Amino acid sequence: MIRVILGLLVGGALAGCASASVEPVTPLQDVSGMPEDDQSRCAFANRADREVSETKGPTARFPSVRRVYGVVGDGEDRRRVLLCREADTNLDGVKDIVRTYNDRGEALNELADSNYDGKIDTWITFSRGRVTKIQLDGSGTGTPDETRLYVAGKLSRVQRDTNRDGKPDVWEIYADGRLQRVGVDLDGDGHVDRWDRDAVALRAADERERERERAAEQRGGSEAPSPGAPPPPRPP
Ligand SMILES: [Ca+2]
Ligand SMILES: [Ca+2]
Ligand SMILES: [Ca+2]
Repeated sequence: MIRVILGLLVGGALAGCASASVEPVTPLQDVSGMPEDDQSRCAFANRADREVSETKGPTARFPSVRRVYGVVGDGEDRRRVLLCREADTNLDGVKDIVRTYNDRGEALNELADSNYDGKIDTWITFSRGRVTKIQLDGSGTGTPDETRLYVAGKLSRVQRDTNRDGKPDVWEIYADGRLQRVGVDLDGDGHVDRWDRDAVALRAADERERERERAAEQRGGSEAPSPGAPPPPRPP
């Protein structure tokens, strides 16, 4: 059996600081059955400059959300900022998702064990609070086999290792969030041997054509082809 203090304060040096608000320490809670090691990934152990708060959802047997704070600024600007938050989403006593933040409150990284097998399978990187990269382990090896890259919040490229040799062999290229072409490495040398872009491009061209027609109809039909007009020639 282990016991956890809810509203735990780590770092007595901060306790006297009036501007860093500290949640009241509540009595010890019996959390028998909770694993000794909750697989925490927030850095707070042996850190006098960190505060930790533990909270428990209404249906949780154990504290399921941990927030780790640091204190930044001086004088009147002195304030407490959330640096790391981790949660036990399936309430088995083991943390399975963790996100870190910078002192402006922007997300930096997130790790998750989304299938609760004890191994991280999702890695998310943020820049200025936006997702720039998502890596996924779909094969249970503990290392990512798919990487999704984002530009300005839109999906730009996907790299996939489908034969599990540790190297990508399928690439998807997106423009404005839409799939443009798919490249496949057939001989394992790390270079694309076949681009499947024709079907993708034709589908996209059809969609754009339909959008243009719809827009023209809304403007009064002046640019839309008349019902009897032959369809425009398809690009080869
Ligand atoms: Ca869990
Ligand atoms: Ca996992
Ligand atoms: Ca190749």
